[in-house]
Amino acid sequence: MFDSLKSKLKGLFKKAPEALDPEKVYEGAAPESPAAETVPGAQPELSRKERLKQVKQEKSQGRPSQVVGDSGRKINSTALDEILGELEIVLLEADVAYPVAEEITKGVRDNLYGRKYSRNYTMEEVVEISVKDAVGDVLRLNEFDFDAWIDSQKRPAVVMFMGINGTGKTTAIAKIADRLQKAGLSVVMAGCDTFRAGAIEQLTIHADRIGCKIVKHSQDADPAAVAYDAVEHAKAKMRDVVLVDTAGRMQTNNNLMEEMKKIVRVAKPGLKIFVGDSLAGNDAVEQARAFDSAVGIDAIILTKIDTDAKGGAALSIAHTIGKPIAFVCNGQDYGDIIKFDAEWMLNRLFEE
Ligand SMILES: Nc1nc2c(ncn2[C@@H]2O[C@H](COP(=O)(O)OP(=O)(O)OP(=O)(O)O)[C@@H](O)[C@H]2O)c(=O)[nH]1
Ligand SMILES: [Mg+2]
Repeated sequence: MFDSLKSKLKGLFKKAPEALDPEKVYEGAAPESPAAETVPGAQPELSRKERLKQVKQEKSQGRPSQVVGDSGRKINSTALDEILGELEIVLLEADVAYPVAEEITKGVRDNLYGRKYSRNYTMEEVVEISVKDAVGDVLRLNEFDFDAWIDSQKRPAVVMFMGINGTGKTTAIAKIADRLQKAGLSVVMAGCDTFRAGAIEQLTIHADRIGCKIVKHSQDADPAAVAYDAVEHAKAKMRDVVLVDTAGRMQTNNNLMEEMKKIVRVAKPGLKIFVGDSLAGNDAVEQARAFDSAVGIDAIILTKIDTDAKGGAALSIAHTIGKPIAFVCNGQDYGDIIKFDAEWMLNRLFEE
C-alpha cells in the first residue's frame, strides 16, 4: 500500500546530503566522518537497520532515545527545512490530507530544530527516526480495540455500518461476523439495505456461508423497522452482537441521510462505523466528515488497502475527524481483515 511513499522516502533520505550546497560548510550535516566512529564512549558499530531497531526498542521500553539531545552534531536548519519541504510533498502525493502532512512535518521540525544529534547516526537516520515518531504519534492516537469494546458492552452490542456505495460495508460485516463467531460470540445480521436490489440476497449468502442468523424484510421495507426487529430478536434470544448493514448512500443525498438517522434513533447502536474505501483518497476524508456530522462516527474501517499503492487515507481520515481506525480490510475473503495497529501501519510505511 505504502510502496510509493516508502520508495520516495527512501529516495528522499538518500537525496538529502546531495541537496546541500557543496560550497557551504554545513555544521553537522556532512556524511559520517571517520572521526565520528572513534568518539570515546560511542556505541559499538551497528548496521543502520540495527540502530533504528535499537531506538524502537528503547522507546517501547520508555527509555529516552539518545538520537537527539544536547550533545553531538548540531542539526543544520537549512538542510532540515529542505528535507522537510520535500517530505511534505511526498506525504501529499501519498494522499495524506494537507493539514495532516503539515502536522507530521511540523512534528519533525519541532523535534529537531536547534537540537544536536548523536554522532552514532547520520542526519538521514535522524530525520527517518523523527518522521516515524511523528507519523506514529498520529497513528497511535487513533487505535481502537474493537474486541475490548464488544467485551465491555451490555448485550446485545449493536454495531452499525455506514458509508457511500460500494466501499465494502457488507463484506466487512461478513468478515466481522465470522471473526466474532470464531471467538465464540453469537451474531445477528440486520439486512437494513432495503434500497439496493440484491442487497438482502448478498447479505443472506454471507450469513449462510458463515452460519450466522440474519433478520430481514422484503426490499423497500423501512430499514429502521428491520433494525428494530433485529435488536428485539437479539434481546429475546440473548445474542451477543447485532451487525446492522445499511444501504450505500452519497453524503449529499438528504433523504437517505435522514433514513440513516432514523435507523440510529431506532436501533441505538453503541458503535457507528464509517466504512471508507482507501482508493477514495481525500474524498474518503470528506465523506467521513459528512457522515460524522450527520450521525456521529465512532470508528472507521478502511477497505481495499490491497488494491491501493498509497495509504495516506488511513492517516488523513483518522486525523481529520479525530476518530479511531478499528480495522483495515485487505481482500475479499473473510479472513482479509486486520485489526488496526499503529506499529503495523508504520511498518507498512517504512520497512523494506
Ligand atoms: N480487493 C478488495 N475488495 C473488497 C474489499 N472489501 C470489499 N471488496 C469488494 O468490493 C465490492 C463491494 O463490496 P460490498 O461489501 O458489496 O460494498 P458495500 O459498501 O456493501 O456496497 P453497497 O451496499 O452497494 O453500498 C465487492 O466486490 C467486494 O468483494 C477489500 O478489502 N479488498
Ligand atoms: Mg452493501
